Amino acid sequence: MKIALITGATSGIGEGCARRFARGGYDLIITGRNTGKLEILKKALEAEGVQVLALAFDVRNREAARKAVDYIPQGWRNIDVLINNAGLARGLEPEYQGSFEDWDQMIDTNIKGLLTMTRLIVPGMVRRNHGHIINIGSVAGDAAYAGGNVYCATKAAVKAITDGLRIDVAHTKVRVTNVKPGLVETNFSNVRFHGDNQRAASVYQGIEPLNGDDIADVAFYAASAPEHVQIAEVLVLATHQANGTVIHRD
Ligand code: NDP
Ligand code: 8X3
Repeated sequence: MKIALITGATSGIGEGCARRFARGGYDLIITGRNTGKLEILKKALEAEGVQVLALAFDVRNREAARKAVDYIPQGWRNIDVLINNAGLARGLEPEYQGSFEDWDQMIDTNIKGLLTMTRLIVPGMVRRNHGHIINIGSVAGDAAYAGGNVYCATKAAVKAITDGLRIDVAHTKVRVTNVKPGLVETNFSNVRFHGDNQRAASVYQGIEPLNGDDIADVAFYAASAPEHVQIAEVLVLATHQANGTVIHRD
């Protein structure tokens, strides 16, 4: 049986990945901060016959992440796929008016949290000469958009970190993928706008956005490619979205 560890599995793209990889025959290590949601997802997946280990921790807390990984029981340690998905955007203010707190949260989660998980899990993959890291980047990492400043920078960093890791494991059979979604309707915009649901809904008005399952399908496709095939990077957009800024709305 194969094992996938998914960060931020309690919502959106991470939850979609949990369900897709479960359907594809993986046992799952699901992580997130929300213990209630983790337990609900664990029970739902177990009801479908999947083995699930739920680990609640904040990826920004390096010691908590280390403890959680140390806690993984022996039979679960040979992780085949790591999906570094936990992440968020906070605010859409011009850079000269941005919030230090929002910036820290994005940088600490999207960059440092992803690096922490990579540093903790990938050595085992290199030792076993087998594994796949799928980082959830973004179209936002390709070019900055108005007010995107620091969030876009974190996703540009995900691209550089993903490309760097791919170089560093090129002597092994470990594969590294950057999945870069465009507009995906999840809890993302509610979090970005600090719970302003109306403003969040306006992001997806007049366009049929992607959903978490669409991105999960792409991640699963990358993980399912033959071992000699490395899907290095995939940009996934809604049909009426051309890039980070050009979106046709009805
Ligand atoms: P959601 O808000 O629906 O999900 C975010 C997930 O990340 C939640 O499960 C949340 O879990 C987890 N998370 C956030 N902060 C932390 C933390 N500090 N420690 C642990 N887990 C954390 O948003 P999406 O599913 O849309 O976002 C998932 C990823 O996809 C992010 O990296 C985002 O940047 C990226 N992305 C999203 C796009 C979109 O349009 N939605 C487009 C491109 C990329 P919990 O609250 O339980 O901690
Ligand atoms: C999320 C996509 O365009 O809202 O990374 O930044 S976008």
